[in-house]
Amino acid sequence: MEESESASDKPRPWQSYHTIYTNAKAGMDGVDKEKVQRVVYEMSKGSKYFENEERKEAFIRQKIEHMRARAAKLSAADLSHYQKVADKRILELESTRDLSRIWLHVDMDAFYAAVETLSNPSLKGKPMAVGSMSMISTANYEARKFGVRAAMPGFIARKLCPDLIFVPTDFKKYTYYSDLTRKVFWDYDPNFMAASLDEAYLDITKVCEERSITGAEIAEELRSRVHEETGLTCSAGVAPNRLLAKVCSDINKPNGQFVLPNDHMAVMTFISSLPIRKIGGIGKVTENILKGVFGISTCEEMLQKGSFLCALFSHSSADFFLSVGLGLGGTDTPEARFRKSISSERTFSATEDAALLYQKLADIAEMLSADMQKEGLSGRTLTLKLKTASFEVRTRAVTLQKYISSSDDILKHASNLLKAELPISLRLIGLRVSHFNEDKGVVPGDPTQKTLTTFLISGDASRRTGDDQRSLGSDLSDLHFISEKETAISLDNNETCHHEFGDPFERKHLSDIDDKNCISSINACEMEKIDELSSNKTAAMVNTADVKERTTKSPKRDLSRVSEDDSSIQREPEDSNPDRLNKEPSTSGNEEFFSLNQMEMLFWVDGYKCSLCGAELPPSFVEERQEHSDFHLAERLQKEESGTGSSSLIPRLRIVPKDYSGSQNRRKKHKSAHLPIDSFFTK
Ligand code: TTP
Ligand code: MG
Repeated sequence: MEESESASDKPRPWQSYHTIYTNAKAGMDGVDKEKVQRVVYEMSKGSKYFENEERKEAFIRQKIEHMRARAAKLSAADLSHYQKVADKRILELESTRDLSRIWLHVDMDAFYAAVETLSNPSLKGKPMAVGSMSMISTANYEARKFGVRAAMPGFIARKLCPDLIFVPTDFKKYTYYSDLTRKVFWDYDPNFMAASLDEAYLDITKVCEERSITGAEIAEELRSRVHEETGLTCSAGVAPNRLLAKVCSDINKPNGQFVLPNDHMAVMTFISSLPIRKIGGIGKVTENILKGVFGISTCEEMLQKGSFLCALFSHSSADFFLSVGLGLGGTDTPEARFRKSISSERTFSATEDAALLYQKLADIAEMLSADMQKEGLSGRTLTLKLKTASFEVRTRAVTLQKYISSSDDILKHASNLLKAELPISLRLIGLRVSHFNEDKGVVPGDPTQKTLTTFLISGDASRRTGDDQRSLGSDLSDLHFISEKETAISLDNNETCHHEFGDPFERKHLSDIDDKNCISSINACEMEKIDELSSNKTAAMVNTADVKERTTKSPKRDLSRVSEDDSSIQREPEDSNPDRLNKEPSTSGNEEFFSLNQMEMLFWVDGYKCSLCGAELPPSFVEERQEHSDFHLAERLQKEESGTGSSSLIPRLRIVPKDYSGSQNRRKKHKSAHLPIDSFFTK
C-alpha cells in the first residue's frame, strides 16, 4: 500500500527532503531512493530534527540564491580577468602533479557488521545493523539493500527493514580486528596512514619497486592477507594519489579493488565523469551549491567553471576545486610530512611505575631538545603521545604562549601532560614539538556558534561514562577545516603522521554557519569570500571562564588548565590553511574564546568519541559527525519539549535481540544524560 501511494499523483513533499540517509553508500545502488526519502520524511516529520533539516535546506537555498546573484553581477571584464586567474592557477597546479607514487587506500567492508558476523555466524546473510534504535553505526550489505545505512537512527532503519537485527557496538572487538589489519598494512608500508579503525592509506611505491610487482598485485595480495589474518574482507583502490585512491576503493566494494594507472590521460578520463560528491571533502552542501549555482556535477566541470570559482570562492577553496578538476591529491610521504614538527619517542616494556615513566619522559625531552637545538628550532605546541599497555594510542597537547626548545621547558610541560594521565601503564612515550617559531599561525576563531557551542559544552563530561573520556586531548579535529592530518587522531599507531601537515588536496571544505534558528551547522559556507567578512562581524564568542567553571566539575578535563602560562585551550594551529573563516582576536586580558576546533574537541572526546553516547566517529566522517551532533541536539530539544520523549523521532524502546541482551548494560552506560533545555543556550 505504501508503495502505491508513492507512485500516485499526490504531492510528495519528501522529494525535496534530503538528508544524509538518502545518500548512497556502497551496496545501495539499487535502493528505492524515493522510498527511503519518504520513510525518513514520515518518521521525522514534526520533530526538532526535521525542523532543523528544513532550516538547513532553506539556508542552502538562500545561499544558492545569494551566490547566483553574485555570479550574475560579474561583468564580462570580471569574468575574463578571473578566467586568466583560473588558467594561471590551473597551470601552476598542473606543474605540481606527481605521478611517481603509487597509493593504495584500503577500507574494510561493512566493518563493524562484518566483525559481529564473525563472532556470530548465524547473522550471516541476514540484514543487520550495529548500533541501537537511536543510532546505527553501520549496516551489512543485506540491510543496505533496504536503504539502511550508517549514521541513520535505528528506528528509521527498522521501518525501512522490519526484519533488521540490531547488534550493540563493541569497540574493543573492532579495535582488536583493526590492529590485526594494521599488522598486515605495516608489511607493505610501515608509515601507513590510518584514517579510521577500518581504513588506511599506504604508499606502496617502494614495495612495488622492490618486488617488481604492480599495484594491482599488491592490492590483491594485501586483501587476501587481511582475509587470512582476520576472516574479514576489504576493498582497495590504487591510484597516483590519496584522494583518487580513496575514490577507487569504493568502486568495487565489497571485496573488490580498482586500479587507476599512474598516467595523466587515465587520470583525466577517470575524473571527467566522476560525480563531485565522490570526492572526500565534498558533502551535501558543497555539492548543492556547486550544482545549484554553477551547474557543476562532475569533477571535470570544475575546470570549465574555473573563472566563477576563482571569482566567488577564497583562494584555497578555488584551489581545492581546481585540483579536484585536475585529479590531483596528496602524494607526499609521511616522512616529508614531518617537516612541520620534530619528535622523539621510545618504546619499552609496559610499566605503570610513575617514577620510571617520568624518567623516560626526561630522557625523551633531552633527546628532543638536542635534536631541536641542532636544527635551531623552537616551537609552541608540545604533544605527548602515549601508547598504553593495551596498545591504545593517546595524544595530549598544549600550546604555549612562548616558544620552547630547552629540555627543562619541554620536560616541565610534558610532565604536566603526563601527570594528568596517571596512573597508567604505558609501553611507549613520545614527544613532539610543532608550531615552530617561523610559523605565522593564526588560530581559528569561533564563527557564530553560540547555540551549538553551548550545547556541546553542556554535553557535560562529568556525566559521561564512556571508557576513556579522559580529556580534551590534543586532537585537532576541526570539522570545518579538516585536513587529512586530522584523520587519524588517537586511533592508531601512526597517528602522528597526520597531525601536523595540512594537505590542501584532502581538506574537507566544510564550514559552519549557525544562524540563530539553525540547531546545527551548515557546511561549505566558509568557501565564500563574502562570508569571511560577515561572519567575522557576527562571531559569537563564549567566554571560557564559564566553560572552565563547568569543566572543573570533571576532574578529567583538567588538561584545559595545564599551567598558568599555558594557553588554556588545546589547539594546534593549521598554518597551512590560509582559508580562515575567522581570525581570532588576540586573547587579551582574561578574555579567551572557543573556536570550532575546541567545540569539536568538547563534543568528540579524544577526537572521535561522542561525548553524549560514546559512539565513535573519527573526523574523516565529516557528514556523519555533523548529522550525529544534530541528532543529539534535536533529540534533547525534543525530549525537553515533549517531556516524555513521545515524538516519532525519539524511540522509546531500545530493541536488542535476545541473543545480545548481555551487552545491553554495556550500551546503557553510553546513554546521554538529559540536561535542561536552558543549558543548551547562552542566555
Ligand atoms: P565505513 O568504512 O564508512 O563503513 P563500513 O566499513 O561499515 O562499510 P563499507 O566500507 O563497506 O561501505 O565505516 C567504517 C566503520 O566506522 C563502520 O563499520 C562503523 C563506523 N561508522 C560509524 O560508527 N558511524 C558512521 O556514521 C560511519 C559512516 C561509520
Ligand atoms: Mg569500511
